[in-house]
Amino acid sequence: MKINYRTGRQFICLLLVLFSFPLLAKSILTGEDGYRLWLKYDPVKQDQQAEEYRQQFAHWQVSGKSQTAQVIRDELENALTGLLGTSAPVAGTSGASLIVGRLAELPESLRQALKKNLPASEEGYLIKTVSYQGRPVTVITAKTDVGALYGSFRLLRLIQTHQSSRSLNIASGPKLKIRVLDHWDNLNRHIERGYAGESIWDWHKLPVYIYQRYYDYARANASIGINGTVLNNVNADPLILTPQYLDKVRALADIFRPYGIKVYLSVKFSSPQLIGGLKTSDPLNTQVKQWWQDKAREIYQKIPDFGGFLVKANSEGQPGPGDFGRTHAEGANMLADALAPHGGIVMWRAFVYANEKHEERSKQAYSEFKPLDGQFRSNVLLQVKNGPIDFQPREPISPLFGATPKTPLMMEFQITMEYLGFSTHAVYLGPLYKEVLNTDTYARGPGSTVAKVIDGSLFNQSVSGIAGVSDIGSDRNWTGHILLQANWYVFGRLAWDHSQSAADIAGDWIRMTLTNDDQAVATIEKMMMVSREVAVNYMTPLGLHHIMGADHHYGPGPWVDFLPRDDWNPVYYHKADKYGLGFDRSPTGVNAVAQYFSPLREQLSDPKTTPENLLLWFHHLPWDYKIASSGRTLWNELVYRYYQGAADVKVMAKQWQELEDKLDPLQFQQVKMAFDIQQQEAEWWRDACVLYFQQFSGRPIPEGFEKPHHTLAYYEHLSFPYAPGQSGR
Ligand code: GCV
Repeated sequence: MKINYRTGRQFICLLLVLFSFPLLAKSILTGEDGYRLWLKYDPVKQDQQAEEYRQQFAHWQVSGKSQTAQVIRDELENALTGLLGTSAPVAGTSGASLIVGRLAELPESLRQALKKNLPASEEGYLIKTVSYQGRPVTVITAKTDVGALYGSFRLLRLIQTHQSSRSLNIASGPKLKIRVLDHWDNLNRHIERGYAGESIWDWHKLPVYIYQRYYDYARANASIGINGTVLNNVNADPLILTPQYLDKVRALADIFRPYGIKVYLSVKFSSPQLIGGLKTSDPLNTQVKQWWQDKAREIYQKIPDFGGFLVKANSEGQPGPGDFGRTHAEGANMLADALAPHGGIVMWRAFVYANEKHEERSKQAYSEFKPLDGQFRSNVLLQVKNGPIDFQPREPISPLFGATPKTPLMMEFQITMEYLGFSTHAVYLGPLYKEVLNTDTYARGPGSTVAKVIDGSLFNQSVSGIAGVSDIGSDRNWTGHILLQANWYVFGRLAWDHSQSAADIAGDWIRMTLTNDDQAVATIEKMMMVSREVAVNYMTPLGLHHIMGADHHYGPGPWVDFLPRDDWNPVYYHKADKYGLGFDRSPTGVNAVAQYFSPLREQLSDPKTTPENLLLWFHHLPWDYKIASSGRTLWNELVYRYYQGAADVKVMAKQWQELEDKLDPLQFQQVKMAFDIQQQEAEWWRDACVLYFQQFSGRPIPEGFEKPHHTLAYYEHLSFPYAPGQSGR
């Protein structure tokens, strides 16, 4: 039949209108935009429990006159009015059924009952139901105002998640002392590896123009126990230390102080030359030392509780003590000495590797820092990334954990999604963090977990800390994707208490942020708990790593071999050839396993005892190697996992779709659209990687799997010059 051109076009237009109808159906979608994070204080369901909450918490009193006490008052007033529909602060304790304050400020008769249950930590709190003046009263108390603030947020969580409030007796203190977010934010507001808009710090308008967001940032962090923030990128701009910028830093520090949050700065090691007019930045030079001491004094005059410095030195082109023939310890100690009189600390990063070293990259940090153990000042912590390469979807632990009994190690986790799908892949990081924290280093025999290394209990160290590279930006919902707020949340909760379960924390977050509907909570929690493994499958199964796109790190790029350094190129990491796949880090290869303690070392040396999820990290195995758990060949297993990962994203998207009536329309729609992208990108990863590795394996994609959507050449030629979050901008 001959088609009339005009009629044909009308037909196509009609079809387009029909197909696009669902998208156009709602041109204005209102609802929860995510700004309130998990601090949503909407009315609790009107039931018996709500009535109890009202009786217990509607009349309250906060003692104390500090700024923090005022913060607690403001939060309770706002929260309890929202949650319970009523909230009446009363003038004295006699009228209150909820009493909040430092132990020292409470009436004597109450104090005695509470004292023995108070946690030892200065930041800890106690929430207890006691009998006071003949009636039951809930008391939140602590040694410090900030402890009382943490306790208040804890009580609000209990109401937000609809827990029982009868006979409360909750004592809690942080397991780690320093709990910081690291912002990789540049002074021009570009965020390196940031995917949620520009930096929330408006440096240009500071110190005068103050956004409400700064306060809400502090509230959110305090609610999960984060007590520090490193404001600027570790690839630091020296200008941050000029008086002009220090005044801006001071403005932020003043806002954060009542919330128990200290401000820290990333500093450039060559600042004495770049902004100080000196000829050198040699840490042993007297003038250089003096310059840093003067700078520290200047900072503390403006910010008396300044936390200290974070330093990336001799890493990825950053200057450092090595430029002057000095060790990392000499560099760190010089800064530590400048800060010590004021109570500041140095967080010195162990993320160092250099092409010139001719040592395999995963081994370099250990080789550099292990011999320096015992040489650092007591106010220096080494900040170590969880894995030996770089925040990959899955890595083994860094061998440095447990290797420095005389030097406290701080954990550095990434919260931002540089290697896990930017801000469109729903990947909950709780299971990743827990996997790392629970890993046994065997440093002092079985049970020497990473958690015990970093909380100081393994080596009896009194300083301890954890840092998370922030995923926060100026997007209305803070993290670009609502579900990724959960990664900020779980980081804080685990920083406070690493023994909590990732699933329980996810459950709390869902209830506080999305819904209290039990069935929806169960579905979303399950989805979140598998989401990281799903992403590992469609990105880097079986221990593959660092095979992402060049520079921007967006999407797959296993073919990349043109970057100026070997160890920046994916081909360096997967080592695919006709024989097989994977990096031989066993004793027959570069012997990176030797850096681990026994029996981990032996376990990882042999493919038969290496966990399957790290197989190709430690071994180069033939394509026909038999995978024990499935009986498949390596090639078939690889293909299977890539396809399984992509298929599982579809399942997650469908589960989300089915929750439509239980969720806020805007939150539902935003996550749905992100799932649309994630499904496409999971298939992109799958197809590009399977086609690429197939060139080496020479084996067919097994029966039953759909064909890749495009050719390998198509994937290799995709280009994304404007992908967000790039470095050097
Ligand atoms: C801030 C990786 C990232 C860099 C980051 C670096 C680091 O290499 O891609 O953007 O730089 O880690 O942690 O210092």
